[in-house]
Amino acid sequence: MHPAADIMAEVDIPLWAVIRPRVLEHLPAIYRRREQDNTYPALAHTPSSQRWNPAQHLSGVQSILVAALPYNPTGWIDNGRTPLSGTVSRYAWGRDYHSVLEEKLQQAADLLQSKVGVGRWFAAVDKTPLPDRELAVEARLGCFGWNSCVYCPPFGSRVVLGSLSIDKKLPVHTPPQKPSADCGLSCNACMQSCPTGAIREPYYINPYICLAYLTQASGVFPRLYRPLLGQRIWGCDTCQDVCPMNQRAEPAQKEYFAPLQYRSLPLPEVLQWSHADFRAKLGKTALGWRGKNILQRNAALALGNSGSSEALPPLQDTVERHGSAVVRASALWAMGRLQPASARRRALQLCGSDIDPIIRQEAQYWL
Ligand code: B12
Repeated sequence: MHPAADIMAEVDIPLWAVIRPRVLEHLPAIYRRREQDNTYPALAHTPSSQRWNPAQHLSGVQSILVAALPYNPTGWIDNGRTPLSGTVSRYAWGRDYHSVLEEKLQQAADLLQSKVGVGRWFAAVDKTPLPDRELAVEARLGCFGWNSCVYCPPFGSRVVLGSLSIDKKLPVHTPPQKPSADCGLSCNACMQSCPTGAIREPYYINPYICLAYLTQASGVFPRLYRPLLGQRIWGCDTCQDVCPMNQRAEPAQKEYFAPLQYRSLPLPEVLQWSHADFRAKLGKTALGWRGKNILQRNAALALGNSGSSEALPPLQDTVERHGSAVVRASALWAMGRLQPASARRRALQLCGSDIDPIIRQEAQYWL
């Protein structure tokens, strides 16, 4: 039995592997192309040159334990969506995956220290320079799909990824075969269904128009993509939802990602939240770090896409009372989408009275 097997079972990490650190020689060319095209993601580590040599991040590193945690606790069930509710991406329904996986890796490191003599270690989940997907593929836990997500059998792409670099040489332990994806001539469902066309070619996302990025980027939401946002208020799951490989994947009933109460959120209520409400309701999820105004901006836009006149009163209220110009401007856009005449009336008044450039710009659009 592998010396880490009991430990990984004890910390409840169902998919794991152990590899030797190796320079990922194919990455420089991929990153260089993205940088030349201006599509290297803003949220990915820079400089990208610190990403392809995993040994760089822990001196004396001997092994890397790569981990995947499934987060698909309820299969394909969604809680009742209405025109006035907004959808939160599946990875953010439960506790923040960074804390969940980091805690597990920390526990694993403590056990490896006491049981097999590990001295130093470096845990990576999302926020470090390490390319999490690449390490999972290197460890044969998964393979890339055309949507650039990594699919880890039997859970599909609904897994979050991380790693623990250690200074102890553990035996290499990987699945015997590389998994393979069934993307190809018979399927390009992810590319066809991406609302913004962000998958420009297989394995190549333009992150700047991916709704997962736009929902978390601060500032004014680009006008062209507002109607395409639909009811989403955080993240986007479309390229994964339509994927046949995910439809066949096993759900994972794991208590650590059990949904907190919010899977889809009542938008008029979201618009009323104070900072304290936001922290109390969503502070522990993966969207807690981004703050309330971005969610309220998205909520206003989603109400504009609802097609429901019931959305007008909360939007009017937001235009009048909200403290953020971005959220107010988004609500004005949403009013205009539902009832252009009333947005025009309000825009006329705002142009005469409001000096905020963001509000004036949105108001002028409706005149
Ligand atoms: C920046 C970032 C984003 C950005 C950009 C996404 C992107 N595709 O790069 C945005 C905000 C859009 C985003 C969205 C999401 N993200 Co994100 N994100 C990251 C982050 C921090 C860096 C990713 C990165 O390095 N991108 C650089 C580009 C160049 O890489 P890439 O697009 O993945 O492209 C690779 C492949 O296409 C492959 N490739 C290129 N050419 C070819 C050719 C062939 C033939 C093959 C086989 C492969 C291949 O090599 C590329 C480089 O590795 C990682 C965490 C980390 N530290 O690694 C999480 C991470 C990738 N995200 C994750 C998640 C969960 C998501 C979302 C599902 C969240 C959501 N529901 O809204 C979406 C998925 C969108 C998508 N389809 O990719 C998980 C992925 C889990 C998985 N199973 O794949 C990660 C690993 C976080 C984690 N630790 O779990 N994310």
